[in-house]
Amino acid sequence: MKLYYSPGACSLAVHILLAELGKKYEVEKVDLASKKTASGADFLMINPKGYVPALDIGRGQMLTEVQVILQYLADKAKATTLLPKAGTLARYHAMETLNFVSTELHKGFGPLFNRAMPEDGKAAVKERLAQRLGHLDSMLAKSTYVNGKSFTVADAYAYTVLRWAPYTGFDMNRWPHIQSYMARMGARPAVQKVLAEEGLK
Ligand SMILES: N[C@@H](CCC(=O)N[C@@H](CS)C(=O)NCC(=O)O)C(=O)O
Repeated sequence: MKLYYSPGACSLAVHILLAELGKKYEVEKVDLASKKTASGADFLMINPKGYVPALDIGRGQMLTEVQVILQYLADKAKATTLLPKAGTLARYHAMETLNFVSTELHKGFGPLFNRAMPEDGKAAVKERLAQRLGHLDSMLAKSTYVNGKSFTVADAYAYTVLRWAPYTGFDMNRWPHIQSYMARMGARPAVQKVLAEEGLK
């Protein structure tokens, strides 16, 4: 399996899961501005959508979209502690959390990285995102991980996007439970390994 990634981008979630699963994997860095990979390939030929993550799962098959790749990897590894079995109510709750991370957090941060976005637009986006972060903080006041007492695939994703909050100007002291969650997540050996692989520490 080969993951196409950009350091610190949402592809980090997939990278973390690969390491948590103890999978053998390769990674290749993508320059998102030029759409070239580190080996000089045209990334648009790999993922015509032009964004990371893209996971080459072999036999000429490529998978994209964070939520889907995370579910594929956990299902394939039969890692039901990381993602409940398909068809169970617990699975739908896990998907509910993944969707919240994807659509409310991940895509909430997007405009804040957009240089063309005017400052007053950014302020409105930040206000909305702060509400979502407040919700997450109250969830984390009651549980160690975003889906309960143990690490699941949604944590790989939540940790990845929450890393962006201090860089986009949020004062994280507002959300002490998120802060301790980030410290807890950051101390996981798989997370440490992957941050080093992406040159982030
Ligand atoms: N819908 C995609 C979005 C992925 C995405 O937003 N990727 C960003 C990095 S976090 C990216 O590669 N952006 C570059 C671009 O869109 O040109 C997913 O959920 O995986």
